[in-house]
Amino acid sequence: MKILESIPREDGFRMPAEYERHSGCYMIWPERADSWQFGGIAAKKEFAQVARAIQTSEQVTMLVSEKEYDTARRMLPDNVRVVEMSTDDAWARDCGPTFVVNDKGEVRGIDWYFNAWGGLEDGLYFPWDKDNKVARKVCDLEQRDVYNARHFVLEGGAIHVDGEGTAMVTEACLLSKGRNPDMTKSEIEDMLKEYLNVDKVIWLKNGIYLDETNEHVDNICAFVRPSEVVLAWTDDEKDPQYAMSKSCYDILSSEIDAKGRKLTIHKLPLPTPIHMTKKDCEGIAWCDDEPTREVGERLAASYVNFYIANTCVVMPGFDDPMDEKAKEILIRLFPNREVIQLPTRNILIGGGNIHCITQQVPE
Ligand code: KQY
Repeated sequence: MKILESIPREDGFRMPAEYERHSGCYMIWPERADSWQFGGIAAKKEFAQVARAIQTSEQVTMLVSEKEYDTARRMLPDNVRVVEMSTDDAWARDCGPTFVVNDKGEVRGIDWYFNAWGGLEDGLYFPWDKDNKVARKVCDLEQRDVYNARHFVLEGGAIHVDGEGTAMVTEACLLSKGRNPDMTKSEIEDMLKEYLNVDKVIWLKNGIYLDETNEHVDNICAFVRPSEVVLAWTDDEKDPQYAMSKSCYDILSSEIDAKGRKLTIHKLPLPTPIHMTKKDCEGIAWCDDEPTREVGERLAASYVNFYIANTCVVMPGFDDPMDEKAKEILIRLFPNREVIQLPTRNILIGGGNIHCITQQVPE
């Protein structure tokens, strides 16, 4: 594996959309006591179900600590590859590499600087050095050269692309003080254009209410095909989420993509708000002498946090009356893929969902 100091755009590489073909998917086994309640047992079961669903479609690799290797191996299907790797937590989307491809079908990785969603400003844990090495280690496993982009703080969940020249991000995240405070919005946009090889960046203002990643785009809005997006939505004007989703809707309605097309926006309803219970909180260790979750805290639940695999879409379920409606919408939007809905309340308690714990490798 070579570490490259050049820039993907100059080399003819671009980030493909998630709905383009994959050769595989990376995940990381959960065990961190201040993220996952009661030793992570419920989260492990949900992660295993996600891996089981995706492996019907593409090779899944689960990265796991030495301590958890036997448990993970026992809980996962035989054809999931289990590989020992040191990490700080379990968010493959965010600390894994962003892969780029060229017209000859070559694949390379990008290694952004990972600082646990905001470093010492408002990051979610310290240290994060093991997570920050994951992107390079995954590229090594994949035998792919990797672009050194460690001068720029970014996570995979903070970006979505349509594969045809358009990227989508949120200002709340990309312009947050804990990411790249010395760069202007236009410098950040140029950086995305150069590394993802896109011509247009759509800037939404917000993401999901109380999303601790500073409102990653992957929890609020996603491309389902070029010029079509799904947007997390509520009709309840008293819900703080209403103004946030409405602002996204207004921006998306007035934008055009890199190819000059208007966007079709599909509203994906949110589940009834989900809150932390006393029992949930009792199962979570404190981080740096502070509780990571409070009783009654609203969690950033959203059906948009799905993963598009080659032959299926794996989406969150919350045991909520809206589960069925959200699934029907995705079935309509992905007619050539099976839509698999899985229970994810325990992944949600960790602070994310299915998209956040997966990272695709393009074919
Ligand atoms: O991408 C994500 N949603 C990760 C959130 C991390 C939360 C750490 N507890």
